[in-house]
Amino acid sequence: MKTFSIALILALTFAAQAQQPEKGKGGKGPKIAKPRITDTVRANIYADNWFKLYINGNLVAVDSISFIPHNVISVDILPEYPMTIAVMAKDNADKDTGLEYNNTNLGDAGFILKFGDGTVTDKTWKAKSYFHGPVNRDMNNPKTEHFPIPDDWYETAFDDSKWDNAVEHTEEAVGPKSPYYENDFAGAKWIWTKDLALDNTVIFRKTISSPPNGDSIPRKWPRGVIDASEKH
Ligand SMILES: [Ca+2]
Ligand SMILES: [Ca+2]
Repeated sequence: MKTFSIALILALTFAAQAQQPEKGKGGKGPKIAKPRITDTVRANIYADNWFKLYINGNLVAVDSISFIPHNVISVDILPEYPMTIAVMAKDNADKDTGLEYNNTNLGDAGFILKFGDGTVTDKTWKAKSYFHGPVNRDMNNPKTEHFPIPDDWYETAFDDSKWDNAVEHTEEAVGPKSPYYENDFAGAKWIWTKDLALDNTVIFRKTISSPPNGDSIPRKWPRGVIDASEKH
């Protein structure tokens, strides 16, 4: 009987403890499942010459070097599916002439990306140019065309259905520098519009429904929504 009582008390104690939400670190709230660094995937990104990248409407990475040397940006991301990736990529080009190096050179561009979940750039991405020039490659009397960039170009709900697909370009055409070869871009394609030289500001978009490498869709993690707009 005594043994039974002790067992009952223990059982009730455990039951009472189970009803108490466990305290998180610091004791300020219930213990909840939180993502660890092992839940992230590596993102490798190379732009000729510069990019900024959004995932599901949130700014995730900005190229740290505007022009040269060409560099790879490598960051950890916490993937979330469906995942809408939106990239603004810019060739180095004067806004009035489309040229570089004090209007002496017609520069060309290129963009490539690979995530650890198997996401890669290829011709299934959408692409649209918003800055073209010099028109007709006229370097003596250079003219440029600018098209207004929609405010919500990086949002998940933005409609890119009318956009053309990106065009894949060869490694030889882009001519990447050494950091490209020192990072994992296996399986990814160089993309841009069809014109590597004259389209200078290009937006790319792609939505991934699940990890392309076949991994299962991760659980829903708690996510803070940081407003990077500087409005708050
Ligand atoms: Ca360039
Ligand atoms: Ca150019």
